[in-house]
Amino acid sequence: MGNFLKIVISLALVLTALSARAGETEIQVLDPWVQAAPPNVKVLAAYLEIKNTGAKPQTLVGVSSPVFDQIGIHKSVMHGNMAHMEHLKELAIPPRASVVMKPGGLHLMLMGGEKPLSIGDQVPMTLVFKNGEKAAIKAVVRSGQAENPGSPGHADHAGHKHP
Ligand SMILES: [Cu+2]
Repeated sequence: MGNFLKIVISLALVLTALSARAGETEIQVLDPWVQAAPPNVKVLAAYLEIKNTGAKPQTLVGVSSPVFDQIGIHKSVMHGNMAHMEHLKELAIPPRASVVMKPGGLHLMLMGGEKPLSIGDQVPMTLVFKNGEKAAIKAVVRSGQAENPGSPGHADHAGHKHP
């Protein structure tokens, strides 16, 4: 991950009304999307919302995709001015609650992509939960504003930094 940590991309959240359902379970995956990046960027970030409509807690334990070698569950945190990522082994979704992944916080890190993605492409992914449930989704590649991380004017966007 050393090299990945040196690459800092600023992300801007773009919301659309697009959403996808995970099926007739108590787990819904809403609005999955992948942050578009220049073709030389080897690691992409994906965002989505996981909604637990049931009375029991649910736990996301893994994510896979046929077009990426590996997908990690990550959390961006700021230590002073330094953006730092934590790798989460699993992610709990409390009963009747949602966990939202968005730029600057929780995200899925897509590593080892087969080919560069273009805006509008759909990335198939499978989310696996501790209870054995799986949610097959398609995350749409969307553009985001690329900001210059060195620009002082963007200092208050520090929460968007992503390795
Ligand atoms: Cu990450």
